[in-house]
Amino acid sequence: MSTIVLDPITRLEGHLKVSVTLDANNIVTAAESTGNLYRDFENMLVGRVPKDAAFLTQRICGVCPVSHAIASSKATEQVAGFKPSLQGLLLRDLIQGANFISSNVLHFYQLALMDYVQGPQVHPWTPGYTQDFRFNATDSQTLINNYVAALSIRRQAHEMGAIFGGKLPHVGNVVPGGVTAKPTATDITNFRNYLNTITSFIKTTYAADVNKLAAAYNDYYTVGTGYGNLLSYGVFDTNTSGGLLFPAGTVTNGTVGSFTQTNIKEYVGHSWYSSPSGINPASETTTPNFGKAGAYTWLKAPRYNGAAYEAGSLARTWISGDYRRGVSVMDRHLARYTETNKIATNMLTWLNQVVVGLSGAGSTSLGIATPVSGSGIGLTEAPRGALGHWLTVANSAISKYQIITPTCWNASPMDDTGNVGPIEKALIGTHVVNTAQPVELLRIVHSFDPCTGCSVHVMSPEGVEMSNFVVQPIGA
Ligand code: NFE
Repeated sequence: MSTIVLDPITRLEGHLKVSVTLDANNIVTAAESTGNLYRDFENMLVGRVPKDAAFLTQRICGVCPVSHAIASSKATEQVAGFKPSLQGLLLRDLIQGANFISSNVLHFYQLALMDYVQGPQVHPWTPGYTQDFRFNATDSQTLINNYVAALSIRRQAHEMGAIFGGKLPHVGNVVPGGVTAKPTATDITNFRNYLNTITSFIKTTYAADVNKLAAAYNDYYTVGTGYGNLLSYGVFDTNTSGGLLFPAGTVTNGTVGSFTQTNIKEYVGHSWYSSPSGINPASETTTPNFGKAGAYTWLKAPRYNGAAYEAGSLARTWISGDYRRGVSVMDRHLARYTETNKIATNMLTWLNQVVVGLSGAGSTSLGIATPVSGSGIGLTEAPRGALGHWLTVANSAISKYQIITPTCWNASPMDDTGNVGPIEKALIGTHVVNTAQPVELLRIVHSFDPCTGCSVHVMSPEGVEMSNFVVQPIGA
């Protein structure tokens, strides 16, 4: 028996540690995923004006801020009993679509691809593992060239989103009530030009590269399979055929089913919290307790009907029927490509419906009064999967706020009844060929595109992790 600890795992957002136990044949028999980050946004938001949460919660992360702004806006709108105009929803979908493209292209080229391609022996491609590279020199050079080209595509996706979002990564225009941008004909033309360039990259370069990867590493269709349970809250409101472009739903034992948010409960038996376990986020609280016996992470364990579910592109495309080949490392990459292509194609349809110069009830943003009391839930999807904000308002201020990010679903720890999280489950059973270079583990973790960059890494100034960290109230 031996152990491997990967800490920190690079090429993801935030700091994630993974520890695995191997048997005598180098098969993973147990895995622990640890989020070394504490996110206190839930408590920080209490007492603030509900509308501010759309701006503040975006700061949880620079990679998925648009989805946080939308989830928060939806929660506030639900408390106020308000629905944005079609033009507001179109702009939200266009900004969120731009963010999805940016994130998915970043993931494939900058975060995942270098697990399979040996880069030039210079920084930033060194140091790195040298195990199991299968592409010849010509293909490797093509992929490296496309890695560089993808940096420009990602920048252009950001610039495209900023046309209506105001700026990126953290947008200024997505608010409860809609989107405050007033589109001009020039905005629409500029957006279309970006979209054409980006769509062409997706349909040619990204399509060819992801298929090249799948052909060279087709054994990865059977690696990192995990539970096979998938969950999505649904996203993109302005699908012209009605309903969401990616509908809400679940996949359990291969069967697509409905989704009901009251079936969600969060468990903290193995997380550094002392707040009650097994509570739906609408009434849950968050009390940190670093060092709690038996706990090993800052992530809670969200569960649906008591079971662990995987969130992300594969969940969305499976439920929508766009991709149902299987659940594995390679399926996650292909599903991510499939949805990127679908989003870009639909964005052109949405853009063609944007109207210049509307006022009154058709405006992109309609002012809503600050709600006095009530509760609301904002469910959407971030690039990495299901994202929910649960809000309670009392005396015109936030009295309770809970957030479950997609990486909380995927990188969650063991729950109170002993079910491990989806990434942990996907690691178990893996054969590590060379324990000095456990590239299989990296490929599995990266296929989920985890992001734990949502809070504060508790480090001493010397860079040593603090083991006796105590959360101090401001001013203490
Ligand atoms: Ni920090 Fe995010 C996405 C959200 S992470 S990138 O996508 O919410 O779980």
